[in-house]
Amino acid sequence: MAGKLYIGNRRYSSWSLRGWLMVKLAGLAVEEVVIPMQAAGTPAIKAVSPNGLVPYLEHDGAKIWETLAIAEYCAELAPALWPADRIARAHARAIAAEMHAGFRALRQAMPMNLGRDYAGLGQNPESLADIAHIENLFQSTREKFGAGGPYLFGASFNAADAMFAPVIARFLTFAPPLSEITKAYCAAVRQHEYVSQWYNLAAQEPESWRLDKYESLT
Ligand SMILES: N[C@@H](CCC(=O)N[C@@H](CS)C(=O)NCC(=O)O)C(=O)O
Repeated sequence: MAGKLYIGNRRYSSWSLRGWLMVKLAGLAVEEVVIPMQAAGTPAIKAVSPNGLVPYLEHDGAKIWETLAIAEYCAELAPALWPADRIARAHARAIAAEMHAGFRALRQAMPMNLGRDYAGLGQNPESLADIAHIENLFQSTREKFGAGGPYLFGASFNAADAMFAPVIARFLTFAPPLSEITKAYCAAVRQHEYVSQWYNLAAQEPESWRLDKYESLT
């Protein structure tokens, strides 16, 4: 093993899912260290990670925190994480950066929980506005760059798809109204082998790791 990837509960930790997907897509051989999160912040995460957050990657002497930095590190080692074409690559980076910086209303109203059915919950004007914007991004990206496959940039699931994978997980859990284009993209992402693997591992986590704040949404 050339390092360690620290992540939080697979059931809840959306940023960990993104970082883990980047590492898997790049094929890095690292030990995965899962730290169960606590409701009011997790001392064990603060003890290891420079920004007190997961994902945090240590690889071959490099220490990388912040998901987008992990994506860029992985893409240096495996350039196919971004599209080969300059214009497509610029677009992929722009939407990935937008995901990293934004959609706070959606993230707050619909926290990731891979084990629950919260259909119909979490809809408010702000979260629905975020969803509308994300659906526009999906549609315009697929129209411009998605020919030849089911993902945002076509046949290969790349770093942009990885950045949006937890949004797909939220859509599946909270079932907001979505276009047919978004639904088809959601199905493709959910079926991706790494995303399926993550869901399966999440289902095996002990019940004692569950947090009321994510399990008692009404
Ligand atoms: N901006 C950070 C966000 C990471 C983040 O917020 N991670 C959450 C888990 S999803 C975390 O570590 N929370 C601290 C805790 O639970 O103690 C990134 O891009 O990696």
